[in-house]
Order: sequence, then structure tokens, then C-alpha cells
Amino acid sequence: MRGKLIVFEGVEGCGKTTQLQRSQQWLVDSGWQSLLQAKGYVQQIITTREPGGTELGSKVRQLLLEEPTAEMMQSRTELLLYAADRAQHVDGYLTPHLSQGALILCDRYTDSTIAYQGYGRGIDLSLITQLNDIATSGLQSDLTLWLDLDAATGLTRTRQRGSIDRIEQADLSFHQRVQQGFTALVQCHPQRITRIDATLTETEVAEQIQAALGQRFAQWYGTERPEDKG
Ligand code: T5A
Repeated sequence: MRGKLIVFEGVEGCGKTTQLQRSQQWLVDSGWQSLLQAKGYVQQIITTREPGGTELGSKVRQLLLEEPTAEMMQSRTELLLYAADRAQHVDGYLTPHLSQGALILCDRYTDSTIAYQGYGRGIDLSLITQLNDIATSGLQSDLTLWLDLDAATGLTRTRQRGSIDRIEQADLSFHQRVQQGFTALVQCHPQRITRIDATLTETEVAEQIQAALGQRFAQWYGTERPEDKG
């Protein structure tokens, strides 16, 4: 049994983390988790994130996101640190769990590198694609949910929340380029990436995600939504 990798993507403050947690809870409450487990399609449902999904990766995350130091981090250094975090995550966590049949909900993956380091920092996109291939050994998401929100609204949300990290401190035009990157990606990969309107309320965003997940489960497992439990 091979599991499935479902990724949540988008600009800062688009609501990924909130929605990933809500989705995990919904899978339990709605009866999907027990149905998929009972039919033997899924062994367990787990969550993770990039950067920082492993012990080593959490140290890389600190390096990447902590306060800027007097010595500015170079763009290629940043790119390689994200790739190192990913290689560790894929080999040490994602692949072993997928091979045991896990359904994995992951906060960010390869599309973030294309959007942030490619469109945002201006690093050559073909170089990033090559590096993503090396870091992942070709492991792609089975479904990516892109929470589409304009960069300014997302940044306002994160700033209201309190402290902001090194990447959130970049200027608005950087985050607008990142948003253009995600927009281009969904056009290139319409099968893999599903757009979610993230301007709506948390509940309305959650409902769109639930509909998208239900559709994919039907496609992957040929099974219908469990008896209405919510
Ligand atoms: N990065 C990552 C790269 O540059 N390259 C890469 O390859 C990778 C993998 C990672 C950083 O690293 C960069 C991108 C990031 O800068 P992160 O923690 O994953 O850091 O990323 P963030 O986007 O910074 O995560 P956040 O937690 O800040 O934002 P989320 O997850 O998008 O949003 P969330 O759910 O925490 O919500 C933010 C706020 O908005 C509110 C929430 O309550 C919260 O206060 N909110 C809503 N408000 C109104 N309406 C809604 N519908 C709302 N949904 C949530």
C-alpha cells in the first residue's frame, strides 16, 4: 500500500496552518479516517511541515527563519538550506511513511521553493526544478491545495498575530512576486494543484478544502463520502 501526500501552499498568512489542522480534525469527525482505514486504503493520517519536519530540519528552519544577522543570508545559501531540509524530510520521514500507507498532510513543499526562491528571489527556475528533483528523488505531491490570497492581506494577518520571521520581513513586492509564482504554478499543473479561495472566512475556506478532498478520495479510492457525520 502506498500512501498519499497532500500539500498546503500559499503566501504568508494565507491560512495554511489553520486549514491543515482543521482538515486533520475534519477527517476524524467526518468518518473519512475510519472509513479509509477500515477499507485498508490508509494506514494512518499524519501531519508535517517544511522547513522543519525532522529533528535536523528544525535546526535548518531556525537558521532560515530566525532574525536577520549582520551578515545577510545569500539567496543561493537560502535555496540550498531549503533543499537540505527537504532531502532529510523526504528520505527520513515522507518516503518511509508513504511506503507504510500514510496519508500525509504537509505544510509547504517544492512549490514554495519555486515561488519564493524562484519568483521571489529571482533564482533560475530550471536550476530550482533540478534541485527539487535531487532533494525529493522525484517524490511529488498527490494533491496540492493552493490557498489563494493577495500578499498584502496575508502579511496584514501575520503582522496582527505578532512577531514576524526573516522571510516575512521582506518587502511587499517580494511577496507579490511569490504570489505570481503560485499563480503561474497552478496554470502549469492544473491536475496536481487545486485553487482554494482563501479570502473567505475560515469556515468557508474549510468547506472548499473538504469538497476538494472528498473529490480526490472518490478518484483515488473509488469510495463515496461516509454517512453524514459533518
Ligand atoms: N519557504 C518555505 C521558502 O522560502 N521556500 C521553501 O522552499 C519553503 C518550504 C516557512 C517560511 O519559509 C518560506 C516560506 C515561509 O516564509 P511557514 O511557517 O510555513 O514558514 O510559513 P508561513 O506562511 O509564515 O506560515 P504562517 O503560519 O505565518 O501562515 P499560514 O500558515 O499561511 O497562516 P495561519 O493559518 O497561521 O494564519 C495566519 C493568521 O491568519 C488568521 C489566523 O488566525 C492567523 O492569525 N487566519 C484568518 N484570518 C481571516 N480569515 C481567514 N480565513 C483566516 N485564516 C487564518
